[in-house]
Amino acid sequence: MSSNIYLAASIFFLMALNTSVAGVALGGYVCNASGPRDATLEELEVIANSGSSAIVMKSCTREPREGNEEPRYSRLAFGAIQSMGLPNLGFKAYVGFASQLAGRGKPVVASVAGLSLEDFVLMVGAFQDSAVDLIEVNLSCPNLAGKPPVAYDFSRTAEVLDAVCGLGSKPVGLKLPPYYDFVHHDAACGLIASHRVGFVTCINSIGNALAINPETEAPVIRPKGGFGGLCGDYIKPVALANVRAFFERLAGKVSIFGVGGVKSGSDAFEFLLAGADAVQVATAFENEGPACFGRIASELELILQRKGYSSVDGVKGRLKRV
Ligand code: RRO
Repeated sequence: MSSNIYLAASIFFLMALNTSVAGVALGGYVCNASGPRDATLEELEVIANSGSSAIVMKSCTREPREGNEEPRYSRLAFGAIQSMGLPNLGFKAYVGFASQLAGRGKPVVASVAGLSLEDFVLMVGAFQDSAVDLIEVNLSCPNLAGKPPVAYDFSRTAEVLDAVCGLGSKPVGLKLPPYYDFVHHDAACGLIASHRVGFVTCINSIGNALAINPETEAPVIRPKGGFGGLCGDYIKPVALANVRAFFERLAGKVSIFGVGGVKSGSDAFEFLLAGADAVQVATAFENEGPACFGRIASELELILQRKGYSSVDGVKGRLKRV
């Protein structure tokens, strides 16, 4: 292929992955997820310089936190189990990082995990006045003993939405836990449709899994007696189901980040068929480092090319019937 044709083909396929979330343009379909390797400025700089199409920051709290006791992360055959317990530098650090990361050609996404309603209001308000482009409200951390995920309680979810959705003009989204029944998808979508929610992120890890090492006869992580969030390949079908359930109820009104077991272009393509506007990568980033973003995006481009699709928009949500 001559260099001009190669350049044209490259530009064509790079543009094929352009997308947007809640009206904010992303130059690619694949970005990092709030979670691994995104708590410090050094780590966020690595993401800024990678193929990730956005810079998603670690979920933050009002005050800095060390997180749960170690061991709190363990790789498994098909993913990982973790109970990190929200180790982060406190929201003021991330408001500052946003100014330093803005203007790098990709959106900056804050993730807030309040330990109370007041915390959510304080932090969403602060990020509304910051340089971030999107604000993800994490209602689904499974790893805080005595604090079940807010999103499993629809009246508490309504309280948070009432309090945070009108605080400014930047799009606010919800990071949601896996739901397992259409009744719960209906309830969540009813609340989302009646508030100014720009996007949902489906799904957080599957909470309170247990992995046991038969040699040590003990759980593989220490916090909460070994109960922790299940990640990676194990959770992809549940994540796809949740993306699809939210797409069926909210398409055209609310954007969707798909997350859960994306480690190849084929995985990303499945999320695209289910209706995700973009995918986030957590466990593969933890395992492989920042090269995963460009690799997954290139693999997705090749799949689109082979199937004759010129953009993600031509495929989004077009899951066929059997
Ligand atoms: O830090 C964590 O333990 C954690 C968070 Br905030 C989350 O949202 N999901 C998860 O699996 N772990």
